[in-house]
Amino acid sequence: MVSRRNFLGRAGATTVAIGAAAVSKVAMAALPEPVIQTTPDTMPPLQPATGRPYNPVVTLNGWTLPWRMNNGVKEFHLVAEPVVREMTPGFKAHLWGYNGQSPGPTIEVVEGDRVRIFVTNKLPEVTSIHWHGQRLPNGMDGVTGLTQPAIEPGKTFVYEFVARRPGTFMYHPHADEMVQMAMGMMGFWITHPKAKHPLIDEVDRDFVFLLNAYDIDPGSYTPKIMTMLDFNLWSWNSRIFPGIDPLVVRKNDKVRIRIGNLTMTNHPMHLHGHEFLVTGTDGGPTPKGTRQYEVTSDVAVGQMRQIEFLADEEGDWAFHCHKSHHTMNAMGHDVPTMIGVDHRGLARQITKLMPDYMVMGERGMHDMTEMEMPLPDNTAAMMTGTGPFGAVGMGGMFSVVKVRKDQKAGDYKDPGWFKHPAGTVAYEWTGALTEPARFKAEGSGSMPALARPTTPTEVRVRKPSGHSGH
Ligand SMILES: [Cu+2]
Repeated sequence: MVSRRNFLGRAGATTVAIGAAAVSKVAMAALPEPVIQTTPDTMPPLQPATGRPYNPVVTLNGWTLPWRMNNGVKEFHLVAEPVVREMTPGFKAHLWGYNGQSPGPTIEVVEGDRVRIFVTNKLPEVTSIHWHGQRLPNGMDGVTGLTQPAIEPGKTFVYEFVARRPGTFMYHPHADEMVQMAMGMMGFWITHPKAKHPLIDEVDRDFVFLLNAYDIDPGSYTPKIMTMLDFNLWSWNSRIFPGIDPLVVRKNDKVRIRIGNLTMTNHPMHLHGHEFLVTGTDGGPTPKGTRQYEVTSDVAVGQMRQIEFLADEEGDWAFHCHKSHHTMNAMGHDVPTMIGVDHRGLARQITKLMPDYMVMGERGMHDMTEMEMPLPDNTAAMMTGTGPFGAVGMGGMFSVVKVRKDQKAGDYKDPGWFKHPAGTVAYEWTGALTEPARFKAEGSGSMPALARPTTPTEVRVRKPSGHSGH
């Protein structure tokens, strides 16, 4: 095992060459040394030491794959293999990925680069890699059976093409893909423009992450691969809040965030405190005339979106999927709404049958965040994370954009919680409360009802149990 930490010059990166157990030494000799990542921490941007210059991205809880220049060709080595991914502190998942992590490392190249990617299969079954969104020769498109033979376990294939179009792309298998993507096989790809591009602005910070989802029963380690809709872990780069690092920026930075969706449902991504423009998709930069300010942008299945904004408001700004079920972690799904239901008597009876039964949600579900519920080992709390004012009450697809005026350029270190200036935090009213004034006509209706019930009715809502299809 050789540490490449020093000669890759990546502060904080713990990368090691992997043993080539399933691949012969002779075959490996001609390949670029594969590099694996052993931590789920966000690595600082990988400044290009060879090849043409560009402004590197930051992969949230991830890293960029180093390359080797070989006669003007950028050579990468991806190893498809089983990995253990810490999804949040205290919760590890047994996934499949690339080079030690799921998702795999981000690949960054420059428009016009000739790229050669060696793909070694250390999985127990065949695989391939499709380069989503790329212009390339058909035989390099990575669709097993259609454009190439499957990569058998233990074999290495070579993909080679010119990165023709600048933009935001991803890679994933096109072989047993329902299983392989449910197991976490995917990665990001950035092709930087070769020169100043009329539709691609320079930014101070450029973040990337993939939306993914897993169905892992509480207490177990391996995702269920047959699940289509009812996932219980909604993640960014196979991390769930509070395991997702904050996006740390300096006040007045121009910020780009690139998001790709490889789940089975759409995710309306919502940013607090700022408006953004959608400046690109996996089809390339968007024409300027189509851009409009938004605070939420839907990222549909198989899509990528890049959003840009000026971070000119200091604070800790929530950034999350707006589907409320996607900001929660593993939970039993068939839970009826219990708000307002007094089930003291019922609980006593159930406890006779199930001694561990716990009444949930009589006052809403926020109590869950502070509840000491007995959880099986290796289980993510349903909603968790503690902020400066108490429980955040979120999980899943949630993080924080931290905008600070004293953050140094290029510094991604977590500055801690925002210190709100005096008098700028919502506070409790302690004065007198008066009855709300009401219109005299309230409740009479603007049109007389023909058949009004003799006694007033009150609608009581009870959600149906189960919620597949979200
Ligand atoms: Cu979502």
